[in-house]
Parts: sequence; C-alpha cells; structure tokens
Amino acid sequence: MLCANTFARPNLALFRPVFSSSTGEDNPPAKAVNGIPTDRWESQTDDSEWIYVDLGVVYSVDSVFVRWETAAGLDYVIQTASTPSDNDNGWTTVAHVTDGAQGESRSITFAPASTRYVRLRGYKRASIFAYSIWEFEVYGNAATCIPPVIAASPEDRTFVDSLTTSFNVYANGTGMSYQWQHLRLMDATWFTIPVATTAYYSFKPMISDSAALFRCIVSSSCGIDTTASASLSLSKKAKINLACKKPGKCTSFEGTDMTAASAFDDDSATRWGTNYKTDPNKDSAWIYVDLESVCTIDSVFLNWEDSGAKEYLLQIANAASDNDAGWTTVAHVTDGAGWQKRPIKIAQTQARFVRVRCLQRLSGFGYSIIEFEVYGPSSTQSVFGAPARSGPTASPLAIRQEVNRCIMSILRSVDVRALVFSQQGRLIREIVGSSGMVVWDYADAAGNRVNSGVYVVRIISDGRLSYAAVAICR
Ligand SMILES: [Ca+2]
Ligand SMILES: [Ca+2]
Repeated sequence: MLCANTFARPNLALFRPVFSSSTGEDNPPAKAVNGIPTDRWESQTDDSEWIYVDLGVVYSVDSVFVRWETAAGLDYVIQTASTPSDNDNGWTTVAHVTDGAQGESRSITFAPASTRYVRLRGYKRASIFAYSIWEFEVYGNAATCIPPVIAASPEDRTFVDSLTTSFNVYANGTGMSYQWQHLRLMDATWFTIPVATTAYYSFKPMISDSAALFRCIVSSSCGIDTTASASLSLSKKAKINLACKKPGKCTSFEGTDMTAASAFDDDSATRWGTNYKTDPNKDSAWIYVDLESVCTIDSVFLNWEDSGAKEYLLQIANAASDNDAGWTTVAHVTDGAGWQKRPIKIAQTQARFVRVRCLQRLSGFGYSIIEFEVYGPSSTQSVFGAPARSGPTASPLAIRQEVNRCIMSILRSVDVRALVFSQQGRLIREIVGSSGMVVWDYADAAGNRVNSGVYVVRIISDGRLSYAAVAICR
C-alpha cells in the first residue's frame, strides 16, 4: 500500500536515489522514500546521523514531511545543497527542529529554496534507539532558476600545429560557468584545463594532441550539464614534427617504457621519465633528439607530464655531447609547470641535435616529458608523408555481439578503453578494458540499459584509435 500524499502536490522524494550516513539492520534509506508506510530507514545508534535524497533536478522546495517511527529525532535540521557531501560541507540549513517527539509525523515548512538535494541531519535523538523514519517526503514547485542545458556541443576540429584553434559551447540557463576538460590518454582521465573557463576555448595544440578529445562542463547554482566530446585532429596541411620517431638520448630513465624514445614516439600515452631514485644529481638531467640531418628549426613544443621542470634550457648542437660542451642555449625557461604544453619560439637557426637541459625540478620526483616536438619554417608537408609509426599499426578490431553484451577485442593490444557515443555524438559511457578486450553491457554511465539504436564506439588501444558501430535492438 502506498501512502496517500499529505498535500495535493506530489512527493518529490518518492523513489528517488537516497543516501544515508549508516544503515541499521535490514533497513536501508531507500525504505524511507518508497511510499510504503510499514517499512523504514534506520540509522546506527548514534546522535550524529543523516539521510539525503536526490530529487534529480532542481526544485523550489518549501516543505518536508517526516513520518518518524518511535525512534525519532529530538534536535535535527533540514538542509539543502547544490553539490551534496557526506559531511557538513556545502549544506545550508533551512529549518531547525528542537522539540521532536517519538512517533510523530512532522510537517516542516520553510522559505522556498532552489535545490536538488534535501537532507535531514540529526543532532540528538528523542529515544535511546537510533533514528528511524517510515517516510521522508519533500514538497515544492518547479524551480525558478533554470539549470544549464547544452544547446550545441563543440564540433570536431582539425588543426595546423602552432596555429590557434578553438572550441565553442552554447548553453541555455542562468548564471552559468564553464569548465573545459581534455581526455588525457596518459592516464585515461578527464583533465581540467585551468585557464579554459569561458564558453569559448582557444589554444595552440601540439601534433601529439591529434585524436585528443575535449568537452565542457556547464554549471550553475541550480544544475549542471556536460557537452558531447569533440575531437581534435591534425590537418593535412599540418607542419611535420621533425623529431617524430627520431633517435633520442637521455641521462636516465625510470623504466624501459620511459626511455628517450617515448618522448619522440608521437604518442600521448607514453613519456620519458628520469630515474629520480638513483640519479646522483637529480636536478641536472637532459634529453636530446638527433634529427639525423641538419635542419632549419624555429620552434619547439614540450608536453610536460606532472613531473615538470621549473627551470630548463633549450639547446642546439651539430655534434652532440653527453656533457655541457658544444651546446648552444637558444631559450631559457624559468617558470615551467607540471602538465604544461609549452610552445617555445626561437630565432630561426640550423641544427641537427636539440636538447632540453634541465636545471631545477618542480617536485621530489624526476623530470617527465610526454612529447618533445621540433618544427621548422619549411617543414610543412602532408601528414600522409610523415614517417609511419613503429611497431604494429592500427590493429585489427574484432567484435562479437551477444544478447546482453558486446565484446570488442584488439589484437596485440594491452591497454584498451572504449568511449560509446550516441548518433548525436553524446558520450554515453566510458569503459576501461584489459588484455586487449573491452566489454560493453549495453548500459549507460548511470547503469541504465540504452535504447535501441546505432552507437558509435571509439576504441583507444595503446594510444591508437579504432571505430566500431554497434546496433542494439531490444
Ligand atoms: Ca517506507
Ligand atoms: Ca610519448
């Protein structure tokens, strides 16, 4: 039997996701929002306990109705939040009850508050038992503040290196703020770009940014929405990276996957890293590339990992040495940072060897460079003329669709991830696989099975991309 609504308005908490500080016996918080008056949420036996419900969208909430069991609260507050937390951070108290009684049903009204989350936070119990609530009901009206809704996601872009490119987002809502993110292949996480906080994000990409994904999170006090991902790919007119696949040398490396070659492999998922544990002089490290012939150069792009250099020199030579002899300094950087993509323009010059000579670390770790790229004024070529990748190239993708899952496997691959997109380009799900295999259970990020339709799956394996279309019929 379902409870009759106390008010004419619907109970906004009914069947919504609900969370609590604790659960006593077999009485989880979901039993306080299931409309059944004969089952209940029960906390542990403690004065400081809470329960909150996620209304799904922002409402203008003005009252709650608490159907207490005998184990009631004596002193407790009703709170709202734009972002919920499992402690007292971010919660605003809208009502305070100090005379709670055992077994009562209490209507608590307050000034309308725009909120998606509503919490009851206990301070003192009315009995020696725990807190116990048959039903926690929330009432309100449609919100007056309009949460952000993405009207247009950023579009895919091609770029020419060292020239500015940009992404745009259009959203409807009030009081919105923007935060762009970049899917970092290095650790397969969405990385927040600190400076990118407007609807328009303009920047100078590196060659190794090709195939990178970008998205924007639009938020306000009454909600949040995230754009579909947009990809960045290299234009056919792009300049060629003179250091790509060229031999390199370095003072030390932490593991065999972190040699100098990892900074010149055109792969954002690999990096050079010094062996900071054993280097006798931890600050004084270097890495250089041999362009294999004397080239005219005018710029270098450095994609630093978190272990960056605070201070370093950019140097050139026509005969490389393993010490400081024979190297000419063409740039001196004193404000380096971690996760920094640093373009360095230099006066046009000729050189066969280009070196980064580190002087001071940022942290207790070593130095680490994801990609070290070198360009010249006349190095413009079709990317189809670029040197091929070494090792196995785009590996064959095998797909097997079953009733409740789809198995995608990449031969010769170890690290594999999949991004599932709708036909409208919205990111539905990210899946991390293992041993060259990724399994999609046809669920979205919230765990709900997706609707029938065609989905595009972008598979990233060992830094390379493959695509698949998966048709789902119920
Ligand atoms: Ca119940
Ligand atoms: Ca690399």
